[in-house]
Amino acid sequence: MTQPLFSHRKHWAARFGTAPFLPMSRAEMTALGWDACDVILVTGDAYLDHPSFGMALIGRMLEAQGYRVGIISQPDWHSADAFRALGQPTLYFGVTAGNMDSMVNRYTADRKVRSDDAYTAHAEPNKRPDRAVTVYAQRCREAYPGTPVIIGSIEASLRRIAHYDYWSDTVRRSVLPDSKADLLIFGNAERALLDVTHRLAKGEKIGDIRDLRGTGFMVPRDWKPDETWIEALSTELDTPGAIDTHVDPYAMSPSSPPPPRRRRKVPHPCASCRRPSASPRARNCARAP
Ligand code: B12
Repeated sequence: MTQPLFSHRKHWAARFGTAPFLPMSRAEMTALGWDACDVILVTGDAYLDHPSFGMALIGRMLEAQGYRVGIISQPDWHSADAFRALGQPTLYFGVTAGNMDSMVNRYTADRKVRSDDAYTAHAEPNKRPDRAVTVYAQRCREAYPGTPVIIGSIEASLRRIAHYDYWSDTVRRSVLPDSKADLLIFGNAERALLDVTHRLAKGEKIGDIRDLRGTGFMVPRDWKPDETWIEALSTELDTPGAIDTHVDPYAMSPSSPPPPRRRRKVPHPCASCRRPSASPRARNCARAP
């Protein structure tokens, strides 16, 4: 289970200290005296060493815990070459589309290509692929098969289960099977990522890390972390409560507001799962449709 952020013992590479910038080339790694990176973050944004950029925030946090972190920023995704620029990471690749979903970043709501990119040097457009998390994760896998791939950021987070995709006007499945990532960390990733990193550094296999809050991964049917967990269908989680009909702001005369809608009682469709009415959320595993 998740530990307090600063309760972990620092990784041995803490002896290298703080890098002026997280390295983006072999030459910069050599200058720091590193033979390898422990974690390589691949991002669709330009690398700015500022906490408003996800890769810098996550990278510096891992560095503060003793890890050697390299950055591959806006790589050429047409082959795996750019993903080998820093060599093989000793622990894993961390993949992020950047601060925004790559489709939101590249297209306007009219589905026209944007002329600028707020997260690229000189606001230059077209520096990242569509569906960047999937593309980058696949290229990392191709570059070093067997190296764990962890995905995160807003793109992975909002696409972690089946979702409506405006750009293709379809319901797309989770990004997990398409990216073939080992683990997805959704939302603010600091705590879960630290736990995963320290556990991998101690030799645990990524496929055995199945008890962290805020993570998603592919499992065989009917799988649960252990018998104390409750399986909840994702279609049933967070069903809306009472929804008040909006008052018409253009109404010419004041009228009494309509009565609130009653919450619809949804019968639990899974016969095998005896789910108590108020299930403890901390021990829910949600099955995506
Ligand atoms: C500041 C900001 C801007 C600034 C950017 C200036 C700059 N260059 O920094 C400006 C004003 C320019 C801007 C513009 C736009 N923005 Co803006 N912006 C933001 C805002 C408020 C903060 C972004 C930020 O700094 N985040 C800080 C980082 C650290 O957070 P993070 O990326 O979420 O990182 C966390 C996790 O994702 C995760 N994580 C991150 N990396 C990794 C890596 C791994 C391996 C893992 C496991 C986890 C992980 O952990 C991190 C720490 O908890 C966000 C809202 C928000 N609160 O996030 C909107 C937001 C990103 N913007 C948004 C939008 C839509 C836009 C515009 C398209 C608006 C428009 N219609 O014009 C434009 C972009 C236009 C363009 N041409 O590119 C949306 C994106 C929606 C989406 N689904 O992608 C957001 C989310 C706001 C929203 N809720 O709608 N924006």
